[in-house]
Amino acid sequence: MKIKNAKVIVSCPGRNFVTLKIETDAGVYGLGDATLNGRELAVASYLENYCIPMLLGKDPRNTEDLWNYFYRGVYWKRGAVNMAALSAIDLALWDIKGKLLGTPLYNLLGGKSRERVLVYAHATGKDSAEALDSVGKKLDLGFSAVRVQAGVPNVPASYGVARGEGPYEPAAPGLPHEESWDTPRYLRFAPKLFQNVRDAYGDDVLLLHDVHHRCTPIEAARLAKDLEPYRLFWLEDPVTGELQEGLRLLRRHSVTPVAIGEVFNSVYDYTSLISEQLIDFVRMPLSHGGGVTHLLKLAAFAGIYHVQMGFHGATDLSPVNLAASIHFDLAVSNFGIQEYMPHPEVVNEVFKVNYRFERGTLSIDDTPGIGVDIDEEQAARYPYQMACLPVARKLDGTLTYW
Ligand code: CS2
Ligand code: MG
Repeated sequence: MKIKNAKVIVSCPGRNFVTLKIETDAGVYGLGDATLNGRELAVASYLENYCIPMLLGKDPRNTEDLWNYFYRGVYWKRGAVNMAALSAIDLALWDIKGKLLGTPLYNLLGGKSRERVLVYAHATGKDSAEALDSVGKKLDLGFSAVRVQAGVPNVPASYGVARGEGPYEPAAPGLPHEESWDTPRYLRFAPKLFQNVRDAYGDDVLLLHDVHHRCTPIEAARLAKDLEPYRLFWLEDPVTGELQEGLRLLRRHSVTPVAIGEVFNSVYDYTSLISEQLIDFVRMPLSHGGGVTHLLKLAAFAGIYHVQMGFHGATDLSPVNLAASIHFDLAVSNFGIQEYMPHPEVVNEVFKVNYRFERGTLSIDDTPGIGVDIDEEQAARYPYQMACLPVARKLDGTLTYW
């Protein structure tokens, strides 16, 4: 069996998605998500100019060998662009494998460890009152786990706050827009926010919060300690991912569980964090972290240290990635939680999805492979539009981590 053709489909139904379609001479094709928010065309070009010519003629069933071909076989390994492309290839090949065997992906990963996948919603508001209101709405929709973000007083345009009425979508058309940041104000505000949420909604709701790489290690330690009374399910990206030693300092001061790695793309980003037990949840998604082949190994390694999986699932990860994540979450024993930001309705014109939200969980049907399809005619109706993630400046103008 051979790969006879592959193409990259770039489409913008409300936001940009890059989808890899690999076709075989057995009449079966597979889909992979290659979306890298704000750098979409870099991955598309890498796939088109380098990876696709190398894939043609190869046996699509050899997922392990092909993974290594595009990892070990690439001298300039790792990096977001390279790994997003490899992830898409790997997902498309596992999709093909499932279709060839006539079985859903989760069966290839060990079958079901659970019937449904616990997900968390995003609650967001310009201020504490709006955020509280938003938490209530998510609970009314049936969610039992909610991430809470709110505008920090006197810090215009904070991370995680929706600009208009709709859900939070940080990428905006054109070149990067600028947001502002002030850690001292944030550190004073965040514990009060969670005190208000607990007072309003009680102890049962699972609460999460994303620091989005904004704190220095000692600031992160202060925050994690101050949030302890509110028993967060997790505190995400308290320090920037590139400074892994920062987690040691945080751990010395707090037992608030830590999730990290939505910007990681290799098991080597995680080796010390996991083996030194500095984190509790892995965030690296299938579509950026090397696909099923790589994440299966990382999940097994994490499981040995009682670290759980908590995949990134923002709207910039396509329905192909979300569906693949649900299969993975159903199968691995050390699953923790899945992020779920429903895509706007227009996305379903392009992607035909096979998952369903019900009572705070997602389930998926038994369509062979990943089970998501793409309508290429509809995709062509939504051409690429350049959009970028913001950059952030401190109140004195210094550029900081967004
Ligand atoms: C985030 C995202 O979902 C999350 O936890 O950190 O909002 C992230 O900023 C975007 O996915 C970036 O593309
Ligand atoms: Mg995050």
